Amino acid sequence: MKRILTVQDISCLGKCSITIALPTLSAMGVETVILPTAVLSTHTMFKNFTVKDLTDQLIPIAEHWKSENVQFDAIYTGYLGSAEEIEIAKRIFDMFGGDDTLIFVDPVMGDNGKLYPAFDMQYAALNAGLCGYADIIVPNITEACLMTGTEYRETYERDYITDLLRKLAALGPEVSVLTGVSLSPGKTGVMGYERKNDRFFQYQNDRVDAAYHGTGDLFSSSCVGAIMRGKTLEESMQIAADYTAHTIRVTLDNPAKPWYGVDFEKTLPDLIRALEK
Ligand code: PXL
Repeated sequence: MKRILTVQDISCLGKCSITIALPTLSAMGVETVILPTAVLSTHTMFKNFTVKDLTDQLIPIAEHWKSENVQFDAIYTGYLGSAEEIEIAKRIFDMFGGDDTLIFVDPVMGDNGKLYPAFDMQYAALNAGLCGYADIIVPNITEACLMTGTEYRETYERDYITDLLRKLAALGPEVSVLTGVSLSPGKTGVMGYERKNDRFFQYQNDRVDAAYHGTGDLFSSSCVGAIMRGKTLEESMQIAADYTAHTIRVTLDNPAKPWYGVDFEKTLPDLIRALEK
């Protein structure tokens, strides 16, 4: 069984970061080791959330694993709470990285043209540096703009996206995948760029007019999970895009849906079936 390390926060209530990554990756048949960067009462879209920062725990935990000769097939980073934690993530890549370890970075820091409340432009610049360590990065358009100094646009042509992807490639990753990309009216999906072969690829789904928290984490987790299960990058991207869109639709159909996250618990069996195709 493949073993993945995921580095991100625990938002106790809220269905995002580790509370999405751990169940999703485990259900996909991937052993999932967690390195929690902080414990929050909820994600940061709630008011009055509490935070216990765990920065001082991260290296001691990693050193313990090192002394046990633990190895990872992939390291997947998501929401990191501070500049210092970005630096620690780089150290973790140095400690456990190598030719057989996929580095998958989701530079979580904003959406809809804005940074999340905890972050500033210095954080965005550090995240751009973190992307330089990655094999694959999966920012949304907001995060890509913040890291490349590009003006954020709600509406755009294909050229805007290809230009953004080339700028992301210049940060250093082998593959850049932009999420939340709409290439024609009524559609949404992802577009990627592979530096080595100077190749763009894309996948579009029917657009669902709803935005939910945690869907970026669901996309990233199911994408890296599919790669771990032997799917190609493009197959993984499609599985993840379909799964995320399907989960948003199922959530919309639930009259009792919580406002803060998606009903991915209902759709996990469909993800497993998609892996078997
Ligand atoms: O889903 C991204 C995310 C992860 N963790 C925390 C967040 C957010 C988005 O707001 O607040 C704590």
